[in-house]
Amino acid sequence: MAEYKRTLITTALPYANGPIHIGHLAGVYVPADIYARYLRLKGEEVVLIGGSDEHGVPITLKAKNEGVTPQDIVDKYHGIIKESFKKFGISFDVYSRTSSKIHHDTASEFFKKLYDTGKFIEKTSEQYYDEENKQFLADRYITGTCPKCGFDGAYGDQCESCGSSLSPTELINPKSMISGNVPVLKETKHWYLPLAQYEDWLREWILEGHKEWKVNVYGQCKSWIDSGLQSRAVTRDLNWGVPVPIDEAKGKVLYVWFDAPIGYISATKELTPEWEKYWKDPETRMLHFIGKDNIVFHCIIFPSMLKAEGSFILPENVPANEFLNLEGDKISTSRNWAVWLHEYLEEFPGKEDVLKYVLTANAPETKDNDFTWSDFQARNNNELVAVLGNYVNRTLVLTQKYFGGVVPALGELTDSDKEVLAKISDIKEEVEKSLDNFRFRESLKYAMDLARLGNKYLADEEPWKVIKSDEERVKTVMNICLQITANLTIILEPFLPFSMEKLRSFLNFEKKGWDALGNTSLIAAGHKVNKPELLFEKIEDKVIEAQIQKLFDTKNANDLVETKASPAKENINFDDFGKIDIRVGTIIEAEKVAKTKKLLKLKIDTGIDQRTVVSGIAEYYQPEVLIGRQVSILVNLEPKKLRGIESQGMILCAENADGSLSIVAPDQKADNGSEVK
Ligand code: B3M
Ligand code: ZN
Repeated sequence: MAEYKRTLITTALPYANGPIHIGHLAGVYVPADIYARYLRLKGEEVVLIGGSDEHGVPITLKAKNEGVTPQDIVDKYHGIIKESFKKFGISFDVYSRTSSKIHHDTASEFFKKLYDTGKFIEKTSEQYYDEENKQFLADRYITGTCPKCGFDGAYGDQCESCGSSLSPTELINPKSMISGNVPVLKETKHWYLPLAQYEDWLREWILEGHKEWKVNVYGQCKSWIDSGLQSRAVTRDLNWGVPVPIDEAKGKVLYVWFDAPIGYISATKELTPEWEKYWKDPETRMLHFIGKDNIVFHCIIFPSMLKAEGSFILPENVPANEFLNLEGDKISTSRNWAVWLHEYLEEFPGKEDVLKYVLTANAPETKDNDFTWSDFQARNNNELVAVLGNYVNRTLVLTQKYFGGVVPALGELTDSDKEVLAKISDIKEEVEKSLDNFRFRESLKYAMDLARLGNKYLADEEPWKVIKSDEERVKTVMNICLQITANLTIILEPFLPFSMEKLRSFLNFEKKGWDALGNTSLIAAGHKVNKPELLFEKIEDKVIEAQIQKLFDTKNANDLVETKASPAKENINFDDFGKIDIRVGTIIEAEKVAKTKKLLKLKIDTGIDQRTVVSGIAEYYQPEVLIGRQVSILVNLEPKKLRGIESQGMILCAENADGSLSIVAPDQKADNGSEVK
């Protein structure tokens, strides 16, 4: 769609069973906020929708453990989440919640319409039932031994030790988590969305119609659609959620993943009585900002629900991100391995933009990335302070010093002046192109290039020396420096809104629209600027060490098993090493090798050719998440047949002491075929 009238941006609704952490921020809320601010600055009509997802089994389990009601749990976390988003400056137009009446009504009506028009199929099946408590057990309420790895604490839907997805009847020695008793199988009826009926349409709509979606998103959709879609139950036997609005379904609720995306609609209703123009007008462009684990729900299931309902628009794009890790380890709410937003806001007051900056500069857009405190410090000190803050400060201080804060007039221009002025509009073009394509880390880099340009210009022109001999020349230089500074307040506004507000106050300058970016006479001669303060301040080692210590304490408390590395092998000479040919490649196809537990068949673009590799990583990676990921591949290993498939090379992995594997890949995007040495 080239033309649109307005944009509806939705952000994944976080579960209200814990606070927000940096992984949520980097994956969803920071990019969505940047994009919304960018569109607003362009004068476009946009709404940014958010809210808490307050249903689902984990919330009921947490309530049970703490001896409170599910409503108590969601009230507590919804409050913390909403408040921390607000302080952090995520510019939601509405932040709603799914336990609200408006949501219950909206979700009920949605279900009812699909039910009345025959869009569901009904099925009776046997499910585990706790006789003592007289209730059916959700998958998460059943625990037992994993049939795949033998782990004792596997859940009915998943084993957290080996990562396999399970169904409750596969568990060995199942136990009810409510009573501890052995559950019995009992018949129950549920309503299913027959996704297979939408397969052809989805294929057409996504695989043909949305080839522009990010490779990770498109690849996952393709793999889901190609492997055949199963019917999904949209109801559950549970007493927490939106009651199923039909008589025969007494005691049942809507499945959380059925009601949660409808939460976007309810939130829009809460925002405005004109909500229908956002959801039903084909000239509205809907975008879902989510993390990669939510792709199937937003690209396959929710669109099928919307299609079945018939009167709603579909998402135009779903710019899903990969995951952010923390100091090399997966972020985990239950293990408390996270940097929590509400704690950050308390411990780093006034530094909201620093976190936004770091999370954008290091955003997991194309692959999982790692947040480390030392990178946080380095980016603050070397980029925000040394480049941006320093530039702005020198410009304003020199303007005060030489011209009493009055913007001097532009004189005759040298070639280097002209070059600098021309670059300002080049940057505008570059940054727009990246923003329009949801490449936020690249767009931030371009925006910062403007500050780098200014710094270099100042260093080259040395006004502090020239002032002694040629005041006229310094007037021109400082005028240009001030124009760059004024342009910075526009280009960085979507990324660093608090700091740009400050900078505008230093410049005594009104907020300008995006269109003004690239204008080289934004600030008129004679305008008076204010005395500046520091825009950013250095973060000292001890502050960072304290944060690392805090994490370290968590790790100790989690009592992680200590592992011992195996001893180094015998030395080899350089020639031996030179025989090894390792390249960077990109996985373009991935599928399980039938009847094996461990093997994946991968097609890899090595830059030299496209080849097939069979790799023993199936227990650690789902094929669909691998598509589009870069790997290191040993390309001159002699081919070997595995299960009848010729494997032409080997993917390099790190093997942990417990035997688990993690792919070794370049830390930034590298060219396919580049040599690893
Ligand atoms: N609450 C899952 C999650 O937080 C879920 C998202 C709902 S979006 C409609 O990852
Ligand atoms: Zn297992």
